[in-house]
Amino acid sequence: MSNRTFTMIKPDAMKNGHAGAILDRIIKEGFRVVSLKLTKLSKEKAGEFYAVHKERPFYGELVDFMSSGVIIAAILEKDNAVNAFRTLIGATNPAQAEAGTIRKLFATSIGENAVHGSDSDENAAIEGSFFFSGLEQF
Ligand code: FUP
Repeated sequence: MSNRTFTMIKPDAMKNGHAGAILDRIIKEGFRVVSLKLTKLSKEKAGEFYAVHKERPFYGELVDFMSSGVIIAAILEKDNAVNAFRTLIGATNPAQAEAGTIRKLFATSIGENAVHGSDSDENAAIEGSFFFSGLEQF
């Protein structure tokens, strides 16, 4: 079990002005920020990041959405980080997310769901190094 996970604050949450509240919540829940940047994915980079979903019907919309505006990318540290963070963000579909979770509070739909959270230790490491070099991980 690793103690790191990777997150993005997605374009919907950025546009709706929720980035500060989301970061505040993450830090108050005891996650340490290892790496952080504001950036924007090109369509090509968004497609690469979500390549695992290439055959899914929502892939095109997902790539368009994730490249539609700036995002904040971050690596976070806490005991059992992947699971703890997925509990904090709630279900993929905000309609099914538990009360008080980040997606329940800030997401609008299954496609535009405010935040990303890695689903395994292996993917957390892959996704973190997609955005951050070793020199940028503290
Ligand atoms: P999650 O791990 O909760 O981010 O969810 P998935 O990896 O299953 O999905 C990744 C992203 O694909 C979601 F954040 C939004 C998008 N998606 C849809 O647009 N429609 C779906 O039915 C499922 C996922």
